[in-house]
Parts: sequence; C-alpha cells; structure tokens
Amino acid sequence: MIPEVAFIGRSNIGKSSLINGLVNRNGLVKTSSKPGHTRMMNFFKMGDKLSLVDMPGYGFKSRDEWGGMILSYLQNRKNLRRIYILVDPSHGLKESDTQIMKLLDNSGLSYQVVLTKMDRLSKTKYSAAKAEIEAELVKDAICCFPLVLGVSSKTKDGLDELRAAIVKAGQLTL
Ligand SMILES: Nc1nc2c(ncn2[C@@H]2O[C@H](COP(=O)(O)OP(=O)(O)OP(=O)(O)O)[C@@H](O)[C@H]2O)c(=O)[nH]1
Ligand SMILES: [Mg+2]
Repeated sequence: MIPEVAFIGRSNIGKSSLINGLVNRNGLVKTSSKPGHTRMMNFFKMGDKLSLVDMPGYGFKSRDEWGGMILSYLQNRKNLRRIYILVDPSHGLKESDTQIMKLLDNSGLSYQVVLTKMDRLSKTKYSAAKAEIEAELVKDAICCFPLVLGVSSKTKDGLDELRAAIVKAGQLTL
C-alpha cells in the first residue's frame, strides 16, 4: 500500500480546500461554506507515491460516528505516515481538537498541527495566535510534532512548506 497522510479538523476548517491547494486543482475536492460538507473519507492518489485523505469534520454539524469509524481507520492504517490536524488560528484550539489529540496521544499516533486561513489575520495577530496555540500544545499534546505550520488555500501561502513536510513525513523519494 502506498503511503498516506490524512487531514482532520473541525467542520469548515478548510480540509478539502487545502487538498485542492496542495494538488493545485481547484474543484478536485468539493468544498462548501456550510459546515459538515464532507461526509465520507475520500482518498486522492498522487500518482503511485502518496494518497491524501480528506476526512469529514468533527465538531459542529459533524457525524456522530466520527469517534468510531474514523478513529479506527487512523489507528489501524499501517501506511498512514502522518495525521495533519487543521486548526483555525482566529479561533484557537477548541475542546473537540484537544479531545481528538488526546485520543491520538493514547493510541501513540503522530500528528502535526496546521493553521488554516492565514490570509484572514494580520501578520501580528497570526503570530500571537500561533504562539498561544504552541504554548498549549507543549503542555498536553504528547505525540504532536513540534513544528506548527501555517497555510492559506486562498493565497497559497505556506503550501510549499507543507508539501515539503509531507514528503518528509511520508519518507517519499521523488
Ligand atoms: N479566507 C479563506 N477561506 C478559506 C480557506 N480555506 C477554506 N476556506 C473557506 O472555508 C470554507 C470551508 O472550506 P472547506 O475546505 O469546505 O472546509 P472543510 O474542512 O473541508 O469542511 P467540512 O467538509 O464541512 O468538514 C469554504 O467557504 C472555503 O472557501 C483559506 O485559506 N482562506
Ligand atoms: Mg470537506
């Protein structure tokens, strides 16, 4: 099985938009301004090297079975190289985020936080929000990869850094 990385996060956080941004194909993955849009796990195969996995959101308007089906996928997927947890820096870490992180910590699953929609904040506000989130992660998030990334699917900022991180996490040879 080819390596996989999965994108999780609260509904409407920008998971599907980020996958479109990463593969540079607007409209490949359906996005929506209405939370709870993505209802299924969707696998996007990048040639024969890597799959990007889009997940339904948790939190507001999410599916009840999130805890069951998706967690069991994350726990049992041998080829899953990293989980990216998307967080909106305008809102900070929510209880649903820290709950998911605890579940991942308990299962020893490695994850990395990606801050989305960077374009919505000034540079100063973004840096302050990032510092606050990093401080919270240091306290509790055991299996969290220490580097927090930031992206905007709108302006494409940060996408190259995320691509590089994915290549590394997936131990991909190009
Ligand atoms: N300004 C801005 N808006 C964004 C960005 N990324 C996504 N959005 C908007 O946020 C909304 C939700 O985006 P989606 O990509 O559908 O979010 P999702 O996490 O897949 O949502 P669910 O499938 O419902 O869980 C849409 O209206 C997007 O246009 C971004 O980088 N900047
Ligand atoms: Mg979606």
